Amino acid sequence: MTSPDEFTRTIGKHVLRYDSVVSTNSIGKRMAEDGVEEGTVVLAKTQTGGRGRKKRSWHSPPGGLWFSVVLYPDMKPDTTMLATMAASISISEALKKSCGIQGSIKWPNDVLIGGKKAAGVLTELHFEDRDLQYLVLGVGINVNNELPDDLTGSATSLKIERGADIDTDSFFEVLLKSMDDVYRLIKERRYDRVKELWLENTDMVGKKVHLHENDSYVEGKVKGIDKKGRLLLDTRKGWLAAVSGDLEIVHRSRKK
Ligand code: BT5
Repeated sequence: MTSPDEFTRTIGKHVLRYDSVVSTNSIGKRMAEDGVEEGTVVLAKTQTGGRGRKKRSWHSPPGGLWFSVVLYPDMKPDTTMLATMAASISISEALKKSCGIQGSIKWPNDVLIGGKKAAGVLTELHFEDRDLQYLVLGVGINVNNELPDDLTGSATSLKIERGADIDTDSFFEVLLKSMDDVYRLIKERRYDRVKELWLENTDMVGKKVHLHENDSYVEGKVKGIDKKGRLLLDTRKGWLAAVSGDLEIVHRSRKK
């Protein structure tokens, strides 16, 4: 039987499952070009060329959740960061609901557990003139997969955090439902609510950070995000609303 939810939901009505692909985002982009139904999800057991931002690679062995969602939102170019925010919020919410794990969003696209990266989001956009044609939201979450030695210092998995195997299918279902709920807020342009949810799911506010961009950085204190998803930093030169970059949390050395 089809539940009433099936008629109204956008994200996750159709899930296309693959064994091994180069990148679910590449498949999502091709499908978007062909006009696949909005909310279609491409899920793969492994990726041979999973990617992060700025041509970085994303380790995607079996046991993790590697998927992309095709969306056609009516968003102005300067608000599209909110799509990334929406995905991170959903991941953090699903961690609480499904696994009892408290995560924290690290702007712009990470979800950390205990300071280590458990998930990342890669948002790819296609514009014609200034009109957004499609958006592919790529999500990578370490669930039961192994992590290579070079990532064990900076990354973690749900299995490590829970100390037991995770039921990936039920976590995935909770996550898709959560993504659908937050995406609805975006479609209704309730950006204030998205901002509120972001703040509820991060412990970054008040932290001293370095925002790295193109071989240089600015130092500041995190004040939050604005309604467009920009990071608000209090720096020595005044307030800054950042649209890109990598955050490094500065840990103060303890005085003895
Ligand atoms: C991201 O980039 O965090 C975005 C990751 C998005 C991956 C998904 S999987 C499904 C979809 N298809 C794709 O091809 N991609 C998306 P960024 O913030 O640039 O972080 C990349 C960095 O994270 C790398 O340079 C590594 O240091 C680290 N990293 C790589 N694999 C990781 C993993 N499995 N877990 C934690 N950290 C990882």
